[in-house]
Amino acid sequence: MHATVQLNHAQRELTVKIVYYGPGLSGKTTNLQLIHQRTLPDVRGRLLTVETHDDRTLFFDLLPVFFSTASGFKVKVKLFTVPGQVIHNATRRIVLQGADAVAFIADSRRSAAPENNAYWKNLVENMRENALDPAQVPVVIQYNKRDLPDTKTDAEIEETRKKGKEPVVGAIAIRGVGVLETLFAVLQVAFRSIDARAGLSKNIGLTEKEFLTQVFNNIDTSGTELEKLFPPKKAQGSATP
Ligand SMILES: Nc1nc2c(ncn2[C@@H]2O[C@H](COP(=O)(O)OP(=O)(O)O)[C@@H](O)[C@H]2O)c(=O)[nH]1
Ligand SMILES: [Mg+2]
Repeated sequence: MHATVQLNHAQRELTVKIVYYGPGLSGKTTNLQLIHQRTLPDVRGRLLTVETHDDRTLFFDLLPVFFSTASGFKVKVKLFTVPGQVIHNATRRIVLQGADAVAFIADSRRSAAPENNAYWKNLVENMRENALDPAQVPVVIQYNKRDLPDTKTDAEIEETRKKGKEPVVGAIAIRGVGVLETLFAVLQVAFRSIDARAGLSKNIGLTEKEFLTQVFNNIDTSGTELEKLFPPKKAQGSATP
């Protein structure tokens, strides 16, 4: 089963929910913080962080981005992260409810492979617990921390990309490398999955191109691979005819 599409015709509203999942300290919060910083202030919501008792654990972060389609539909994109620590599994499961797509943030060091595998299994289990079919919920894999020693080589990551069906993105989240590219990939798979179920183009006149353009027109893409596709807005004050 899929998540129920959050398409509310009465309120003319569509909510797309993305969950950043993965082991503790893989860089999930860093990803969301960068996206938040790069989002234009007038369209971004507050980045909420709830700290749990063992204070090194972040509970979840939430970033709503709003826009209206040509047909007057309001579209919201919600980004969540889960706490990675083993004891917070119940929270991870709850946050995963209704996810339209998942960005799995892995630490690409060799030493982190067992952790990544354990959390991949945990993701699949928690999807099942939420009555989501793991084969139906799209996932994008980010190999983060590519700046550190002993990471998987590009060739090894390429191998993973070829073996699996999931899009794979390399990243150095602390430097902003690969973060917006991961967001693009996960929003794209989420859109396609929702569109297949709810016919977004047909029913609310929202195409994949419009969806992605609306989101990334509000995000500063400078210095990323998305810069050409979605040119950053020029600084204020330039003369316009
Ligand atoms: N060297 C390096 N450190 C990173 C990178 N991304 C995140 N970190 C650091 O890893 C630690 C954990 O990151 P955080 O985003 O809190 O991980 P989370 O537990 O998955 O939310 C922090 O100290 C980050 O600054 C990266 O690409 N390279
Ligand atoms: Mg975190």
